[in-house]
Amino acid sequence: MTDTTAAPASASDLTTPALALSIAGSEATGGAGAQADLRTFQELGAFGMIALTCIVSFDPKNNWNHRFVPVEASVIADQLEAILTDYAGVLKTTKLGMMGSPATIETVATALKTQEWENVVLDPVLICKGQEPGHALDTDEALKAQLLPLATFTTPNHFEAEQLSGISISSLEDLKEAARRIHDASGVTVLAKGGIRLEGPDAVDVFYDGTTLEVLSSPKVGEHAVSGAGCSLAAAVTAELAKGATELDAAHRAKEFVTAGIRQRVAGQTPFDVLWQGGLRA
Ligand code: PXL
Repeated sequence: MTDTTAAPASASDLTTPALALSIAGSEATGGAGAQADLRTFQELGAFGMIALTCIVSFDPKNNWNHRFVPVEASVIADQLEAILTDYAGVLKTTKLGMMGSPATIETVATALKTQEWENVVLDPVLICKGQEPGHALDTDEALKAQLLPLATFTTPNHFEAEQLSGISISSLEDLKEAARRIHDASGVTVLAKGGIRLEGPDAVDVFYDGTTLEVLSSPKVGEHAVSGAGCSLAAAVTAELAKGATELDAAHRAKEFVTAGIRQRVAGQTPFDVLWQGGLRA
């Protein structure tokens, strides 16, 4: 007789993959949010977990507008309790995506403070592709006050970098200044994304950690923003950090991952294409 009972292996028996938690929303069509994060983690060899903050369902009858439902605060707290207890002492890296409300931010901040983290990558999601700026500004202040101080790394896009730095950005020099200001005010490493918003043939991002200021540049792929690029960039940084990369190496690898994913983008009926995380395999 063979013994089919699988005793749980003790941690010392196993080689544990890099662990990465994403605290993010679901975007049902799979382009952005938790779905993009999990695919990115998997693609880059990290074991991914999700604590879901909200559910976004685009409305095809209303110009693909966002229908947004928050997950109840107690349910967010339950998910985080399960995850942080299960991997107590070994889970050191997390990514924060769409929060959607000050109440969610409060719940997430409280849970994050219950343990030590090596990497907290904050994607300061204020608006999504296709949304009007201003839609989600009520979470702006809570995000700055409660999550930015817990972060170690942040990945603002053009609009978010303007919001966080307080300056308007129309050139690479502006983007550098915004990255410096965000870092100086928060102590956080910044990867500020110019994307397609800055003129010129290249998509430029600015990395600044207080010492090193580096411009990451790659030729623009098309002229339209692609959904899931921001989520995937931050998730790729998170996976690389979880695997032990330096912040600058993580930023470079994430940029490469996203550029390849944009080249291999997926088109559906929405007015924007979405990034495919398998791009580097092509
Ligand atoms: O791309 C930002 C984003 C993040 N998270 C969720 C989203 C979106 C944009 O649609 O729906 C859940």
